[in-house]
Amino acid sequence: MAPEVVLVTGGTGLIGKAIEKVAIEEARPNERWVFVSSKDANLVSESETVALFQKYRPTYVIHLAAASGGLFRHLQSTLDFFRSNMKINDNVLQCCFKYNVKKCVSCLSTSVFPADSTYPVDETMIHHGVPHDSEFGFSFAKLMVDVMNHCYHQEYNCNFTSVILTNVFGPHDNFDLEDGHVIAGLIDKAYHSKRDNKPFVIWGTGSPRRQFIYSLDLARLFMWVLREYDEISPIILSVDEEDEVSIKEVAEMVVEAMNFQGEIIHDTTKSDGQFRRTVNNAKLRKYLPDFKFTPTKQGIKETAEWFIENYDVIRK
Ligand code: GFB
Repeated sequence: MAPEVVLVTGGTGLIGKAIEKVAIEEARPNERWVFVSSKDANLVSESETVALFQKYRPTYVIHLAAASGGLFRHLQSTLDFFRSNMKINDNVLQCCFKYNVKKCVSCLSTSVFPADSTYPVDETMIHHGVPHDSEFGFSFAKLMVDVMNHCYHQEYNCNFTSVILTNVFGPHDNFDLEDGHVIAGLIDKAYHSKRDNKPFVIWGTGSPRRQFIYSLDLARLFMWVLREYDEISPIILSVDEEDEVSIKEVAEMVVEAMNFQGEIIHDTTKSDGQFRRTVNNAKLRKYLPDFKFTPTKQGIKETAEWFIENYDVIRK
């Protein structure tokens, strides 16, 4: 019998690499997991997306590919992120439909929630208002994934769903200072500050709060969503509310993990972005009450060790 292909778009990034690691242990005997990147197909292009689906004929799709970055990249590229993500998501979901994919799991982000909101937010609130202007284009494009999932279900009974992610970090992150997310950026800065005997600079005031999820925990949750989660509406995959930390606290964890002992300063000319986006993971907890998340401090330690070991080859 021909194997069932699980196609993972954006498969060589932070989340894809973590899923690859977990899938090696949890794949079923009749499955073939294929992790593709922009080198295999530019998903902004309809013809390249069709060619990719034609080649692999997937049974399942985990759709991670997105035009994205950290706060500072979003501030520069909001229109580009809107247009690229709209095209990518439309091409991928249309191909999932045409090639009879049994289930597609896409990613939303906590940045999709209304900027003007009460906290914590939950899955029922994603369409209740306008996202924060720091990630406006990206967030609106992501919201349309949920709209498309419901349309495909309503019209063709497709099983396309999505997960809402908070801030993800771990090995294989993008450690580029301008484009990357905060933990990767801070690890990179701590490394260079220590090496060059310079102050360690935290951008912004350090007071914004975030819920960070370690990529390997997220990968285990993705496997569960693919196998077990049976709703079209999204589910938040996040650590608990009490695990939310400030940027200053994560910076301290990075400093400890990197054994940096020099001066620490804040550059308050840099944006803080959204102050908080606290999510309620009650829906996830109802399904998986006993799921154990890696403590953020432990995850940062493992990521810092990975960064140091792989410094010469990391994605920059
Ligand atoms: O991960 P990040 O760039 O984005 O974190 P978001 C930004 C926060 O960290 C701001 C502070 O408060 C920054 O001022 N910060 C401090 C730094 N030092 C640094 C640094 O060296 N680099 C960076 N990047 N920030 C993300 C989105 O937003 O939220 C993702 O960019 C996704 O695409 C995710 O939507 C959920 O946390 O603001």
